[in-house]
Amino acid sequence: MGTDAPPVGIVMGSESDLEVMRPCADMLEDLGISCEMRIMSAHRTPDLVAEWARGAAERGLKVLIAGAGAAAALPGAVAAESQLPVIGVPIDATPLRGVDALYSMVQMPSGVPVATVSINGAKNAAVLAARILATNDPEIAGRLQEMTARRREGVIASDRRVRGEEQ
Ligand code: RP5
Repeated sequence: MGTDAPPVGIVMGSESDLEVMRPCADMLEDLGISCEMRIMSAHRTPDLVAEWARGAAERGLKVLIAGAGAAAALPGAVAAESQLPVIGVPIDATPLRGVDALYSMVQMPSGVPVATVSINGAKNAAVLAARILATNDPEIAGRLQEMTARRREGVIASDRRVRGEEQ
């Protein structure tokens, strides 16, 4: 088992997905989690996808995040080649606004799961990956709790402002 890779691997089907997927890497960075980002296509570079997925665990990756739009076979193709947890991010990339990608990855055959988040839900993919890592890393668990507390306080502050209690 190698340790040269970061704990999270992010792969997307096209450079056109980067705008949606970049916030995933940013959220991981905010949580102190390093990641690698790759662009590979299940339909256009299937061999590279298989090679990356097959070698992921051996390189030290712990969680894989795959974003794709349209036919969106990428998360399933990764899950078919790796025993690591795979989180799928459906991307709004066609006139079907991501529903095509959602349906392409959520209904996986038994034994080959893809944990699918919402359309363009790249930030939640990062949080879910962090929660998986946190099961074995108290520091990440603590940072997740701090993030949850900040988000709670943010909503409470918004409520106060809307009621005129705070400017
Ligand atoms: C998918 O097709 C990609 O993930 C992208 O969301 C969509 C369009 O790809 P490009 O035509 O922009 O390369 O495979």
